[in-house]
Amino acid sequence: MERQEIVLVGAPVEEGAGRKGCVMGPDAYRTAGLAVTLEALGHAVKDLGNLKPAQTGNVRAPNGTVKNFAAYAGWTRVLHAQAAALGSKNVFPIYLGGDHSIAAGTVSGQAKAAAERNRPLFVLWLDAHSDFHTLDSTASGNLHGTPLAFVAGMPGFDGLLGQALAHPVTPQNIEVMGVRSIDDPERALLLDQGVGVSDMRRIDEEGIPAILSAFLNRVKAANGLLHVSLDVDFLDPEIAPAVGTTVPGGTTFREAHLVMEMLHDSGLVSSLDLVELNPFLDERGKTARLMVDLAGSLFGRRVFDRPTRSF
Ligand code: HAR
Ligand code: MN
Ligand code: MN
Repeated sequence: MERQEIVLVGAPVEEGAGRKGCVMGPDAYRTAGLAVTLEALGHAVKDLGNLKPAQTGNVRAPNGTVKNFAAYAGWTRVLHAQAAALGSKNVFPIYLGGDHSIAAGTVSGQAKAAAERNRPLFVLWLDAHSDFHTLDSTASGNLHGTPLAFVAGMPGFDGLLGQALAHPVTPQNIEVMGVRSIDDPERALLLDQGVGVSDMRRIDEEGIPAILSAFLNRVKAANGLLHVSLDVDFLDPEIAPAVGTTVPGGTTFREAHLVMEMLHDSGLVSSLDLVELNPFLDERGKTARLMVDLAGSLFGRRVFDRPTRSF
């Protein structure tokens, strides 16, 4: 990869999660050395600091179950605008969450910018969960369980963005990987919409390389751009405890790094979310440091160049 102009955007959001602490996420990535790690790989890094949510006036929740809808709307609007602007420039944005609700704004904004460049946006959603609830189907009311359905254009999100979602991500251009917790209404909707789902069993049976190269080939064939949304709980909780929604049986250290290394080699990734880090739950910063290390692999860290000769 040639030298990239990386822009860090802090989104200290915790209202979408069921417990407090993700508000500290952006600063934990800074403390863990994200910028110096990327600079050491030869990239330029500019940190825009932390955003504040947009004022939403009298936005009303669509039902009594969803929690903190006004905060979701405020963050979605400011992040959508920021991502649409950054997506039109020759920079690589990294959105520092914050809980996963930030992706409603980051992905929809990147999709708008991609559409304006006549490129389809693909999304790789690395997560224990599919986050494919609508505002009507969520039982917990925790809005970090809904952003992927919103960006895929599912109905019932009126009022969230303050305008119609003009550039939804085609559901078949989404791959959810590492998933091991899907609620019944999500499962039905994912199937109906043709979203790609590589659950942990499929990773066990087929392995990361087969699954990921098939998806990357599709992105490349479509001349697509690729947004990667990395939820801490994609990782096994033994190696990444700093998350409010641990699910056993997640990806290993090497599986996760291999995903990032293959993504780097593909040259197709154009934007990234790092989400759900809850530093309050971390053990001496180990999860924050692992997430920074994974970003390093995505931006070209490698032990040794692969041989160009074949035997
Ligand atoms: N599906 C569950 C719910 O809607 C859990 C969602 C949890 N989401 C995240 N992000 N932690 O992936 O409540
Ligand atoms: Mn998630
Ligand atoms: Mn999750």
